[in-house]
Amino acid sequence: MGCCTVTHTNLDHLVRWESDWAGLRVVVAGLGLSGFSAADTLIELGAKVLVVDGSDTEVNRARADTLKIVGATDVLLGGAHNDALPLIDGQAPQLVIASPGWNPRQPLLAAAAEAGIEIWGDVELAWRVREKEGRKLAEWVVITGTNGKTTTVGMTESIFRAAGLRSIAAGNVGTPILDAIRDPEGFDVIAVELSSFQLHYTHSMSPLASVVLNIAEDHVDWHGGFENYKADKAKIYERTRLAAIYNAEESVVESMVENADVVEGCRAIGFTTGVPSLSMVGIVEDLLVDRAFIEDRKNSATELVPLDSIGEIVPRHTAANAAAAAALARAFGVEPEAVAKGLSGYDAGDHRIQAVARRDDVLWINDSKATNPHAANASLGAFSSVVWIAGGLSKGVDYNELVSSNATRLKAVVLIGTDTAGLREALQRHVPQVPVIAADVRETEEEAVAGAGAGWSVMAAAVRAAAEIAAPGDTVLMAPAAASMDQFTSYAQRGEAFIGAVGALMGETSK
Ligand code: UMA
Repeated sequence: MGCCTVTHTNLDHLVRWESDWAGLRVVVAGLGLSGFSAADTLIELGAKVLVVDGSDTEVNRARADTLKIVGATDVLLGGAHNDALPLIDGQAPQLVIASPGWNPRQPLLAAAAEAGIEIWGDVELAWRVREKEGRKLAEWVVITGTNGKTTTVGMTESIFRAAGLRSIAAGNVGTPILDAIRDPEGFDVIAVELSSFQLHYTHSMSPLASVVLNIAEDHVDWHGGFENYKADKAKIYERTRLAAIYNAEESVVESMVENADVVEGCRAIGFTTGVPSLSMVGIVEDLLVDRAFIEDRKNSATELVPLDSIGEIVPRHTAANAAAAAALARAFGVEPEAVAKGLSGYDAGDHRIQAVARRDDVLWINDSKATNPHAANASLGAFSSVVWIAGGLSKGVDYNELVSSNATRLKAVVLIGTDTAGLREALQRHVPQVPVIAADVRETEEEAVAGAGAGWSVMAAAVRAAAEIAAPGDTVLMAPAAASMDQFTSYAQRGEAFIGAVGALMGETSK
């Protein structure tokens, strides 16, 4: 920056919509979903807003035009602007809003931190402006974890709606939290999905209830190490008022709750896929039960919902997500009937860790939505002995970490896709003992649906190969870790091909 001395501005008074935001000099870093919503909000509040984004694309130019029309001081697009902290009206900014994709070592943010300028994310801003005269003040229940966040936030929203509450799922799930906050009607309760990035830039949030679903190594580059990642995840519990909910099967998560600085009187509530101890939500004989939010929890538990009404097949991680969602909703005071209705009515959407069949104790899972290694890792991690159907349009990604971190789960791999060299190499390097089978396509076979595209016969061959290997206790998981467009028109069509092929196999073998 180099031009001027920065006087630290105390922003503690900015705690509601009507606070004095006028004239505040703010740099918004990033013009994606969260940056746009933050800039738009701050402009409405009367702040002087300068937006910076490293990429000068058509979409960003259109967004920049919109923001300039509504009153942005300036919008700077292009890589050069990422490297230094810009001035606003010749003066240093008093606040920087960082988009979640911006890591703290990024030069502009590093310069801001060095100068002692506060750095918030959109979630911090949303928390501070959530109170507005004439608008319903929503409670927040907040969810993080390495895997299962989006399902859990969806389940939680579904339960709230089943209870007749005005609710929305927002945050990392896709609807920026500021869009939810600024809804003119307001909400009774918002189910907020928070990534570790968002938590890093969140400082004063004090939710009604919070949960860490699980923790595994992820986003280590962004955070500069696993310890930092864990510390940012643990921030979700800070200042929780009523229930700090933790995965009772993960000691690391439990210790996060133990060390959290919660509001006096806040309870630690466990969730488990086993029988719940006191102050836990868990499973007894295929029923989800509550032993936390009932009067006589010492001696009894209340039935919430039978697992089989959540889905035909409920994998363990889905039961865990349901338990966590139920705990959040019960913390808010939702009745058991609404928990049952909300969980039964929740639709995860097809092709996302979707249980397709179970036969001879082999579970068949369609996770066609796993179009990259990260997503595939989430589903691989949920099962212990996997016949993995994988491959497709790899977009040049590196498969080493995915394969090495799931090495112990892989029983065999069936490859689909036209270019599987990268995946093959990683398998050869990390799990040379695991059989790798290329789906053997025989175009003339009757399951190759005429005119439906090569993918259908590839998938039929892959499913048959998997069936030959799978034994009781195994899961056949179609989680390609690659895009579908080399053999299918979309991930949805790939998923349909899998479902069709499994259905055909079940039909054949039951004859
Ligand atoms: N940019 C720079 N310089 C940088 C980094 C980014 O200029 O060093 C610019 C990019 O050109 C881009 C903008 O910043 O225009 C991108 O901002 P962003 O990546 O923070 O993305 P947003 O569009 O604001 O979306 C974010 C979340 N993205 C990330 O965390 C990466 C979305 O989560 C979220 O839905 C959205 O806010 C609304 O809250 C997505 C995600 O991938 C789904 N999340 C990760 C995950 O789930 O694993 C954490």
